[in-house]
Amino acid sequence: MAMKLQRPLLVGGVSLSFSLWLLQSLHHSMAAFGEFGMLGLLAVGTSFWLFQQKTANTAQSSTVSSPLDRETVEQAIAQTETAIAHLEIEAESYQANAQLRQQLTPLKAELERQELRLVVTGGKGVGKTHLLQALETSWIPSQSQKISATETSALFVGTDAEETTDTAAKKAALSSDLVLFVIAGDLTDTEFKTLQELAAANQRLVLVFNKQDQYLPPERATVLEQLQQRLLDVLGAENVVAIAAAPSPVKVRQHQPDGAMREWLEPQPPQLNSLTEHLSQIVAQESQQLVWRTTWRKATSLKGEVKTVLNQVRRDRAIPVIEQYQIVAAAAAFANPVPALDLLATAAINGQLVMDLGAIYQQKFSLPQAQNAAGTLGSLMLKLGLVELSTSTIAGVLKSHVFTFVAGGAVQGVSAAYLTRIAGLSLIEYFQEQEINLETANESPFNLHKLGQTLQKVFQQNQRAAFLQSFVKQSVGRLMPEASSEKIAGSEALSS
Ligand SMILES: Nc1nc2c(ncn2[C@@H]2O[C@H](COP(=O)(O)OP(=O)(O)OP(=O)(O)O)[C@@H](O)[C@H]2O)c(=O)[nH]1
Ligand SMILES: [Mg+2]
Repeated sequence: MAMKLQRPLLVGGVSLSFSLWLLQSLHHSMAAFGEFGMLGLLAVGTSFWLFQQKTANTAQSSTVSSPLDRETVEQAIAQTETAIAHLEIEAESYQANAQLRQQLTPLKAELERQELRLVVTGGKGVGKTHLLQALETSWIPSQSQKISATETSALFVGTDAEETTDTAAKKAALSSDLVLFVIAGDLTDTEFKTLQELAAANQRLVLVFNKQDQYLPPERATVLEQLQQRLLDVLGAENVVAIAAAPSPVKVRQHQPDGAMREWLEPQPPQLNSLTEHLSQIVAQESQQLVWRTTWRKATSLKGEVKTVLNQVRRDRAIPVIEQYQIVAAAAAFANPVPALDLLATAAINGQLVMDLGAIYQQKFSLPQAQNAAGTLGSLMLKLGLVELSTSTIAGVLKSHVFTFVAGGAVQGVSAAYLTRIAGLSLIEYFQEQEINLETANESPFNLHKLGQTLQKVFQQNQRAAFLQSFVKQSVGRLMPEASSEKIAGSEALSS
């Protein structure tokens, strides 16, 4: 290990210092210790930090969705429109722009739609078609509301080729107002997950437990109760109903006066009452709400699509900016080596970096706010022990894999660049998740807690041994071009 830890670690306490000491005595090459060691160490620091955090953000427990108002839907449409407008300006030549805008146009009209769209979905052979037919012949004509009903292709059919039909079926479900999810036996894990997925996407759902005639009456009640219990948090118990869309005919035997036995199969009518009563109630009370929800889902999913493209375009612009800062930071720390813990002062994690990246992501904030965010990133890097970990790992990589002789300041130079990169990538990631700016006043542009979480995620993604090695090589190549690519190439040949 190249560097000595001259000061006690600020956070992570005894256990982290102890692990580091263990590590030092175990091996002089941290690189050989690899990513698992790093992860372990990080875990110690991280859990300590997490422990300190108040358990905020635990609100999202139930997925039973709450009512939407028209204003929320209009806002979602407006945000989508803003996103598209940004894309049209920032990526003029992107070919799908026109097509995205085309999808936006019908959304406003969709808010006024009068007809309700109902979809029947579920696994193979659960009785979707029979249910649909039964509803079409009896229930739908009895409603004053205009209702259209369709069936998706069967879900969960398994083979790779059919995966796409599975997604298509889910998509069809999401673009309808009300989903009747049919099962014909125990609720499987896959079915449960799909229901959760749909509910999480704010889809109105009724679970229809079909083929009741196959159970004995006492069993029916137990199974239904269990289902309602299991789905309480996902759908609410009232949205789980039992039916028989096409009960099997019943065999009837009759003694004839002449002593002979006559036997025949008597067809049974569908038993749909529990479902149709519930549906009638939903239609009477929720029609407007259902149409709004569908519109909201469509707007939100379109916005997601646009944001993905926009984020990619912006990232392509942001990475070179971060690289500029890395070079500046590396050069400064290389020329003027500082102890590990003061490295952050040299790393280019400053308000200007935050401002520059924020500008690419169209985020509005003041320089003091940016400086504050930069300060938070810096102090979190210290608290989580990232500075020490990075420095020692980089020292290890430099020693064992790249050079036999390490120029003074190389460790600091590369570390400063690395920390700058981690900070920059964290900011990118953080900005990507922000709402696309509407012209609204933003009270607090930085959620520092979330910024911290993003930092950890990004650090974990970027401290793999392989990544660090190539990062070190690249940075050294920049810092000391004369220290030569030959040696790097040589060490590669040796280590491979
Ligand atoms: N016993 C009983 N059988 C039923 C019931 N409902 C449907 N079936 C039978 O289940 C089988 C499948 O019914 P369908 O309505 O075609 O099922 P589906 O879900 O549309 O099937 P796919 O479209 O092929 O996935 C048929 O043989 C029906 O007669 C029911 O309530 N009770
Ligand atoms: Mg069918």
